[in-house]
Amino acid sequence: MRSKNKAVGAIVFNREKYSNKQLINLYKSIMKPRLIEEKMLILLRQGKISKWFSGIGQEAIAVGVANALKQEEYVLPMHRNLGIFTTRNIPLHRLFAQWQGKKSGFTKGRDRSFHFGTQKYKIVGMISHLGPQLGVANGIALGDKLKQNKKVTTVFCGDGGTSEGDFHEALNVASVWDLPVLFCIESNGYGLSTPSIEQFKCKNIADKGIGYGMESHIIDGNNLLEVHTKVSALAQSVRENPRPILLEFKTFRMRGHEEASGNKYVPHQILEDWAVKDPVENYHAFLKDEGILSEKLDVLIKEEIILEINEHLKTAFAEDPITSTVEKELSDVYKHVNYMEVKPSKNTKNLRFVDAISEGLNQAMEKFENLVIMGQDIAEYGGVFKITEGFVNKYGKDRVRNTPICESSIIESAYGLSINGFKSVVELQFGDFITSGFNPVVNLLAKSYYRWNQNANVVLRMPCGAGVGAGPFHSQTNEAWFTKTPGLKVVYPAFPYDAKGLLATAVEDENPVLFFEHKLLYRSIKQDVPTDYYTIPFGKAAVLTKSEQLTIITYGAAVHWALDTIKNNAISAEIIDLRTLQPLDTNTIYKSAKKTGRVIVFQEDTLFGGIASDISALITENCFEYLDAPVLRVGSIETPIPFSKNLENNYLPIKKLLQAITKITAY
Ligand SMILES: Cc1ncc(C[n+]2csc(CCOP(=O)(O)OP(=O)(O)O)c2C)c(N)n1
Repeated sequence: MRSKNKAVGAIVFNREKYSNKQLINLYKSIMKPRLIEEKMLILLRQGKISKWFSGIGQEAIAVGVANALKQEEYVLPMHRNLGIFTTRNIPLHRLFAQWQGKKSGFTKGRDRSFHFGTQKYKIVGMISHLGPQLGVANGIALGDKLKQNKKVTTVFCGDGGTSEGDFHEALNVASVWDLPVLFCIESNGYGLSTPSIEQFKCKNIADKGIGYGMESHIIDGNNLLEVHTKVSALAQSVRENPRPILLEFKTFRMRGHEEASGNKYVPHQILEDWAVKDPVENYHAFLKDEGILSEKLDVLIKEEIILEINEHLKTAFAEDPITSTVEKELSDVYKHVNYMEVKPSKNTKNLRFVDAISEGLNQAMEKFENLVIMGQDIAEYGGVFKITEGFVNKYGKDRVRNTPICESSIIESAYGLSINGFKSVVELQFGDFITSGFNPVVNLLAKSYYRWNQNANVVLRMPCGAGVGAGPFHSQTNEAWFTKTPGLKVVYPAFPYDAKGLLATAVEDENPVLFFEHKLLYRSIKQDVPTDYYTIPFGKAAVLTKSEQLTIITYGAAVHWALDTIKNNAISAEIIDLRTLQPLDTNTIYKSAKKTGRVIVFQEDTLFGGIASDISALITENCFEYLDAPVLRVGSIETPIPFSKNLENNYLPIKKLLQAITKITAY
């Protein structure tokens, strides 16, 4: 009689209830990525493919995990997880075309190797920054939890990547929210050339689970059956009882970080020790020893896979290099949304800026059942500006979510929610704190549609601006960081009416929108605002006053400073309130510039590198013949924003506007 535990080579396999057929299927599954990689090594040496992140020696993890999941469950792999892609049965020629940057890949040649996702196969590709994957998984899992569909989301990360803040934030959020996520950490000894001992100071990454109040397990990552058995059971348990689990897979990276870079820094003995634990060879030996895999069947399986690889490689190599046009590339930065105008009703209420935003958000929550709002202190407390006061009673804790203080992870989660069919609005407590979530804004949200035609249906609400004596970290107006980044829309209203209508459009728009709300305006500006839901199109500036002599282009609180300046000094000026900065209403800008010939661009932010500079350049390039004077820019002085009122007054550009008007009219 065969023993239940069979030691072959260095790995003990326990076949449990696996049928011979299941065991052979797992063999085919682990053999495929190994044979693809062996082929790739040859092609790399021949200079036929570009650099490569090898998963040789780690295949049992990706293959074991992917086989334990349901095809309709999302998985978020890393750069060493070829086995995820092959186990999900992605046609190999598409995989090869992706690696060659060709059209039949998944990113239209726009992103490389494993940086791709596909809704069809429920795979979400990584961005280079590693850690953000973890937070995205949380968002997807939150979506599943809200749908109550009993699915588990699985995400991968290397042991090096666990040093990133994203790891800590993601585990914390997942634990607090009981999200059904399997966090799979591949503990493979090195992060590029840095050994784990220089990366973190604990014996096992799994030990960190306790700090997050999270169940965790250590799994032999080279033992295909152990991976598959344990992950199958845990996945099923998580489906039934949603919660996150931290899984540490012990393994080793047998080749260089990337194929071309080698691994001379790894002591030879370590490589030798791990070589005997090779997951493919050990499993192969086990199957042979069990009498399940004959020599003939083994040859047949390998021949079949090699034939498939070669045929698909031929197809991919035969495909022409991708070409595109400037128009095509530009048209794929944002998801195309048909703007559906909802006209304002005749009934109005006199509302403060802050109330208009609150009402707009409230009506958006009524209209879109798949809209979730998240932010610090936004539930029972109603947010620090009380914009979401009462929301939690009306919409419940599922849709109005207090978040831990972790901007990065929450923005990543918002993206995950979008991937899973939700809309979200994230309230940054102060727009200044977006810096703690900068990476997911500019790299995940902004680049998503261009990379894989996956939109990011996310609005980031940004209470911002000076004039309230709040010092360097509660007063910035940082729109220029985002108007610079293709893929983001930037909205900056100055009036309650615009704020309500533009917020509705921001929620309707399926692209990422940064929605700036000037705190100085919250309780100082009132206006009659339509009571019902309505929208205002993006990219349409408002001409607030008419003039033939001078144009002042501005937005946000500066609109009010400009209006006061011309009123108090009886100046004729055409004031243009941009309302949205991306898209920018260049038509209205050029029309006015051509009419008056004198233009001042007035912004609250420090001058250098702000949007005023770009608007000035655009006017010079497009309206030069019509100008009677150089375009002048007016902005704050180039310092951080000081706290004391007198210093803040010095900082802000309010008084400088009149000087600029005097200067420009003298030409
Ligand atoms: C934020 C960030 N910093 C640095 C890098 C460069 N980098 C890419 S992979 C890598 C090592 C990752 O190690 P680990 O997470 O252990 O995964 P492994 O490569 O071992 O699978 C580094 C430093 C990066 N991609 N992103």
